[in-house]
Amino acid sequence: ADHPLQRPASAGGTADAPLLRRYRGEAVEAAPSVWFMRQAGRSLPEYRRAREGTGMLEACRRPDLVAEITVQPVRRHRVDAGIFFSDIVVPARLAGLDVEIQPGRGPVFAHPIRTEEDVRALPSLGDDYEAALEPIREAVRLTTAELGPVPLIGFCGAPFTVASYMVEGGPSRDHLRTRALMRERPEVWARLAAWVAEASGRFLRAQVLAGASAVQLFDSWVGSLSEDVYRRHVLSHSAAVLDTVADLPVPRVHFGVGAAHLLRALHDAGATVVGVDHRLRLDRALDLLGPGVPVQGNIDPAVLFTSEAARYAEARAVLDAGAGAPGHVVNLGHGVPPETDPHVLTDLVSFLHAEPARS
Ligand code: 1CP
Repeated sequence: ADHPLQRPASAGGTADAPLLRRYRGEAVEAAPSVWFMRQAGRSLPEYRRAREGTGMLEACRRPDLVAEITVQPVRRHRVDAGIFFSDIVVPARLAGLDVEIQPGRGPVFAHPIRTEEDVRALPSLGDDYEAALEPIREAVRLTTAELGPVPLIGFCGAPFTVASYMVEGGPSRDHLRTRALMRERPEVWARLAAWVAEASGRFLRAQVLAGASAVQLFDSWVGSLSEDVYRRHVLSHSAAVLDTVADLPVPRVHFGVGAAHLLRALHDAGATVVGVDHRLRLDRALDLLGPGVPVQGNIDPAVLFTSEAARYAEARAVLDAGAGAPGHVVNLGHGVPPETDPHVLTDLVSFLHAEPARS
């Protein structure tokens, strides 16, 4: 659908941002670069006001609201990037599946996808899907216009994490039905994962062509898989998603929770940057990854609820542990908890911006 010579709208304007240079592994003298997963959302009173009376997935289809909510944490905290306000189940919703996001719980699918018939009945991703992506493109255009020189990170969910919501029907702890499906009916699993990869990949590419300067693939629940199972049943589908933007000049971050045993595999799926959670020190992650891989992470979200002294000690330790990377972008080890005091985040950004560059 898109012309081969088409280029991401913002690639020219933000390409020299220190955050993007760090993602590319270039040596940078500027202050450390930082953004927070889930920086938009319930920790911000201005978010709660903007969202009042609008359902989560409805909000995701309103470009003006998406742009406003994406820019809010950049305005308030002075973080070095915006993360596009959306959700990992938005592609499924745009494709026509009956999914809602229940407040305080998360995504819930009215009809869980568990059998071969369920998978065969998934909606086709034709022209209707392409048209349904238009509010996403429009939201990215509005957002990048407001962000100016600040890069926008586009994102989508990885096939395993998204499919786990579809198979389980909602949030789950062990993703047992999903993991059972891939072992017992590998061909049914593969067909489901391929559908998710196509829907998510086209959602991701739409964001980049409309102006996002980097992408992050969230495989939040991948830590429940062994490396062997990941490589056999999941890696190729995540690779297909990352491949949808591999011809465009944007860094590709790949993040999983509890995925210390999978770091190399996440890189092998076609990432150019690996996101690390707070369970693994960054210098260890760099050893596991081998030379040359920029990293992102990994301040323990728990320090958002400690004394300032403990919080800043953790921030310094994370900067020091990442010093050996070709590029390091600071983030939390997982998302901002909704009960976080937003002033703590603003102060943490100021603290980090006053530190000397390590990498
Ligand atoms: O600032 C941002 O990061 C906002 C954009 C964003 C992103 C990147 C949202 C908005 N969701 C996501 C990704 C997402 N969604 C992930 C991957 C990141 C992660 O691990 O945190 C996952 C697993 C989801 C699924 C999801 N959506 C959950 C988790 C449920 C569970 O299994 O524990 C929840 C609670 C949601 C709803 C949601 N998505 C986003 C927001 C702000 C909210 C809360 C909605 C509300 O206001 O009630």
